[in-house]
Amino acid sequence: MKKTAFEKSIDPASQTLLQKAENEGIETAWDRYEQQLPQCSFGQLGVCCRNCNMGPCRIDPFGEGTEKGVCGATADIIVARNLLRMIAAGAAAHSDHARDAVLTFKKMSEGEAGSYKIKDEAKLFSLASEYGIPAEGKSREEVAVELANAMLLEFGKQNGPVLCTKRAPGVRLRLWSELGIEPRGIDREIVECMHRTHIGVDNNATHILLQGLRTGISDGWGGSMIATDVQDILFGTPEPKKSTVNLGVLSLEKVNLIVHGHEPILSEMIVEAAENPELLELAKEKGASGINVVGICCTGNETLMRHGTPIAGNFLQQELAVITGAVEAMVVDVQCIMPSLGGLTGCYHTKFISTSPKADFPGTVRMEFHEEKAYETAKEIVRAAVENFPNRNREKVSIPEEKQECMAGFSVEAILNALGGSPDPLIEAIAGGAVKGIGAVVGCNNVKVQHNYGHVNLVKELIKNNVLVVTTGCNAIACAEAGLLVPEAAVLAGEGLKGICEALGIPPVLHMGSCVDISRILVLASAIANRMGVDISDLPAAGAAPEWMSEKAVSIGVYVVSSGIYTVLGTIPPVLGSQEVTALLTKGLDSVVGASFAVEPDPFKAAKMMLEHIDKKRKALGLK
Ligand code: CUV
Ligand code: SF4
Repeated sequence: MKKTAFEKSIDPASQTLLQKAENEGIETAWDRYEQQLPQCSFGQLGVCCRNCNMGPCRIDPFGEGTEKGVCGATADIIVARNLLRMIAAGAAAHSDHARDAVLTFKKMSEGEAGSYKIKDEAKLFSLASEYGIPAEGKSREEVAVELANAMLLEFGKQNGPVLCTKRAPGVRLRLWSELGIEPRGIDREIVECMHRTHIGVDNNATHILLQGLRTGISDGWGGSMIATDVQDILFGTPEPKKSTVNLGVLSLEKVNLIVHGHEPILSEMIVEAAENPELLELAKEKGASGINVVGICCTGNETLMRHGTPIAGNFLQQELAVITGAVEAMVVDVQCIMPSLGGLTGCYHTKFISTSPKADFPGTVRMEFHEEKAYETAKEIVRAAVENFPNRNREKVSIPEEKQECMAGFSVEAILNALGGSPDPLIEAIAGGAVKGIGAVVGCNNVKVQHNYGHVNLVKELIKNNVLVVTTGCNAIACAEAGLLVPEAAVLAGEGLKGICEALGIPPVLHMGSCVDISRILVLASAIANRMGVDISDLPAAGAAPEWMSEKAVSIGVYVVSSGIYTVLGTIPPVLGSQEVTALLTKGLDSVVGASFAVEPDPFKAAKMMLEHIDKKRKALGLK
């Protein structure tokens, strides 16, 4: 059964373009998903293994056929190993992004990446002191070099703990250390996952999962946190600012350049180059009234948070943006970029430009991006977009009207600022019951579920019930498109939360950034827990990833739960083929780290589960 445009997405702009795609005979992710159906049930349950060449092996989940792989691995072992590899890949993606950000920071400090500057000096010095680097008598560049070197050590360190784990409450740290899941070094944990899942190494599901927790922690409190910190130094710590989102931000008169991917190292330079007078002049010559840089996915979140650059959409809108026929250049770096964009951009005039030495795709123009010549390359990329403007085929252009105002930029610093300098007003609001608790809603889109339906409805339910929501990633973009990221959205909140939002002039849903910025949520949770003198697992807080799909999301889920936050997943992870692993994730972890996972595709039921959890935690704290 073919889904209609209305069944594919709740977003009117996306529906319009899905319809356009169908009329033009253009294929999207939704079509390819339909072609994949029925998807392999061994894969869905996580019971297939290709870890050696005696396989592939698969286990009959109904216990009627084969129960062991050739080597003797059971369903429990296979499912656990597969899950560990997903965690490793996700942690690797975040952490390798962090490494590149630190390397850029180092080159900048050594005077070899002149396009970059220190934008947040206060953060540089506070991090230096956290890393134990004395600053007296040194230039800020000298301090920066030492800090960059110290951060680089976190990746290759053999005997931890990873330094930023110290930001967690003392009780949490002790728990990790007692459990033996304190990460030793970011790279070490990822490598060990690969080693343990090689044939004939770790074959105990619980034991495998503990390594999963350790690796996840090395991402959330290591790689991702370092990425956020370094990017704040280089590009500034975000402050609240207004912008617009959704496909309607594309312009009929201007050159449209989309930055898509994850690393602000690229997108920051593009934003700057698009303001170059010479290029603006060239745009005029080519018949355009200006240059319109907009974002997709997390690199869009990064530039939105720091510059108020508009966002054209989240993960499932990347193809739709091209289908408007109005995009001169789709510029990508790494992560969550569909290889389908090559063929798709070929149907329009769009230039598909890949920039990362690590990532290429079919049908791209390669314009490799290196820190040493960052601004020059960014200018060349913008120039390529501008020169492509006359090739736009007016007959194929259709830009949806929908665009929404939003407010983003809620770093921890900005939130504390809004609260008057300390978390106390928020804690009082929670204690008094005006705010019931905090919901952290994050993660991707997934064609298996209706685009943005889970994201928007879950968040609406939470705020209606006086839960303050913090968001990142594609959930943040979905919320923005639904108009939830403006102070006026307070009318959708329960009375208590509404009052707080109105008093502070903030939206009931706070956009805290990209996926690596979930580290900001951890820091905020720690600040609140420390102030209350409790562990993170005691807080009336819950997490959710209603439409997740990426391996990064698996790593995130694992570190959020390891940090003590109950998390509801909206799409089913490939673990149900093992009762042992399923029970561990949904129950067993509770007695280990004080939090566990739940799976609930219906956002209304998921919200109810989160609310019940929050109520339970309130009771335990003696709050009404
Ligand atoms: Ni990194 S990981 S689809 S862009 S949130 Fe968006 Fe966010 Fe998932 Fe990817
Ligand atoms: Fe099969 Fe074991 Fe090899 Fe996996 S590791 S493919 S279960 S023999």
